[in-house]
Amino acid sequence: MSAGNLSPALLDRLPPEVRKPAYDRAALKPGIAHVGVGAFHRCHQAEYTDDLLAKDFDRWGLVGVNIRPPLLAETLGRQSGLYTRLIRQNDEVEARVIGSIVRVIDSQDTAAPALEMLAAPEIEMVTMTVTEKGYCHIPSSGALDLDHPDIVHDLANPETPRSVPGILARALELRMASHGRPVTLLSCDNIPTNGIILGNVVRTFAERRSGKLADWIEANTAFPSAMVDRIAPATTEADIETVKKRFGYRDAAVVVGERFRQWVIENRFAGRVPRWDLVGAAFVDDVTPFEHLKMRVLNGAQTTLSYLGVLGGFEHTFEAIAAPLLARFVRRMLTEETLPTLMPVPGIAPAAYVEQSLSRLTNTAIRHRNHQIATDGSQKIVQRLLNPIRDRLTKGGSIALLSVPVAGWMAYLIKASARFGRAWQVSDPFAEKIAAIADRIGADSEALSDSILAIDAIFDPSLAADPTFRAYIVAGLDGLLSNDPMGFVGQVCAGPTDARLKQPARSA
Ligand code: CS2
Repeated sequence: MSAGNLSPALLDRLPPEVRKPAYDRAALKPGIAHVGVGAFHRCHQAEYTDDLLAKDFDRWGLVGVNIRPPLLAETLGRQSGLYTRLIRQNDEVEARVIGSIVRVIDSQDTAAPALEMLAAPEIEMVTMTVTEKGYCHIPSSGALDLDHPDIVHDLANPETPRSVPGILARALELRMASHGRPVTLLSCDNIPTNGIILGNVVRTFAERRSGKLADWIEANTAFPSAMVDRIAPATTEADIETVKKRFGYRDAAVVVGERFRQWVIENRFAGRVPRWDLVGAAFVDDVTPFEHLKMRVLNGAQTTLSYLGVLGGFEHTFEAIAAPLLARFVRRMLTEETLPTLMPVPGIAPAAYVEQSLSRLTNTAIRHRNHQIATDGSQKIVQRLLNPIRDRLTKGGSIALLSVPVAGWMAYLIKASARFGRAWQVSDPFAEKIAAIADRIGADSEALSDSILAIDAIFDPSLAADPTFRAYIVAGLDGLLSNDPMGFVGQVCAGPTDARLKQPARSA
């Protein structure tokens, strides 16, 4: 077969092993708008929606909206929204063309196209994956960051917003002023209590605009929390080549994910709801136990392996976890320190979940770069590491292991500074601040710890002031900034962790 481009016309000519949409795409109408059409959305919510359309056909087509790069018109747009979702598990490859995205909208230069879609009466569900930092909240408190430059801009120019809270508040204002139909806004990002944070930032923004808008939002919208899960790294050229070589066609919007997927959504909606619960998602009253489990275990392991992995010279998660020392470290951390912080999770045995998570990370076909996971760590460590650390400290449990990846995040950013030889390029909203601290202080772990722990947007002041936590961070920085970071991890892993710092003292 010649390498045609994926398009509706090509569907009938695809090899039989490629699964195709099992419903009449032409009859699909927009019902859901999704902001942030990246690999994760295409591998997760769009696939669930595709499953739903095949099972219980309704009008719930997805409109994909990007307010940040990349342009969708050049990939999904050219393929009428179609794309291939590959499931890869070591040597297995399974291809499926997903058809649930009916339209794409690029709104990177101005918010106008996004606003028009989000305010349209046929849209009753707005989902989003805009990354942790997209919410413009203060990680340590969850409140809207009123000093964020985009929020300052949007409050001064509410009709031409550029932040997610500003765009959503404006879209809701347009809905209020035109048809007034209710809408659910569903965050699918890995921030803690994502529905509460989304609700917070949108309401806080709206309150500053008008009391009338805030009241309308209260009465006509819902912000359910959700736990989302599937490992789906950024697509590479090699993935596009795989489709061409194995299946004989070109697809510029391929995504690759693991087989595992999970979606737990709080049962709190406004207006009609796509019945994702018919195709494997769960609607529950309280997402919190699921969210803690996922962010602290799976994401906590990924973040730990990413920082220790980069420091140890490993490129991808599967390579980091193939190192016996890192595998042992992360398993001990999760079982000894993370698991005791979890609430009972309906239907899930935590110890089995840990093993399942670790096994997912060993999948050699999922080439998840440690630097990708390490990106925006300042927005991730609160929910993945600092919250379990806080719970441990409250109950008097050891944090000897959980504190290592926190120091790992610091070391990762410190080593990117000029003074430490710019070991690698980093991307984190706090990268510049930490590089400036590192340039000023140099290799003094105590002073580095004190300056970084003083960043209260990340470290809650009571946690930063805890002498045990500080002592472990200082020791962690000493070890991870040394010439032998893996030797340090080995030492930590060698003995009973409770004995390591018997009497942490705040040295002068
Ligand atoms: C990863 C997540 O990049 C990251 O921060 O930890 O994208 C992770 O792969 C997903 O949350 C898995 O569901």
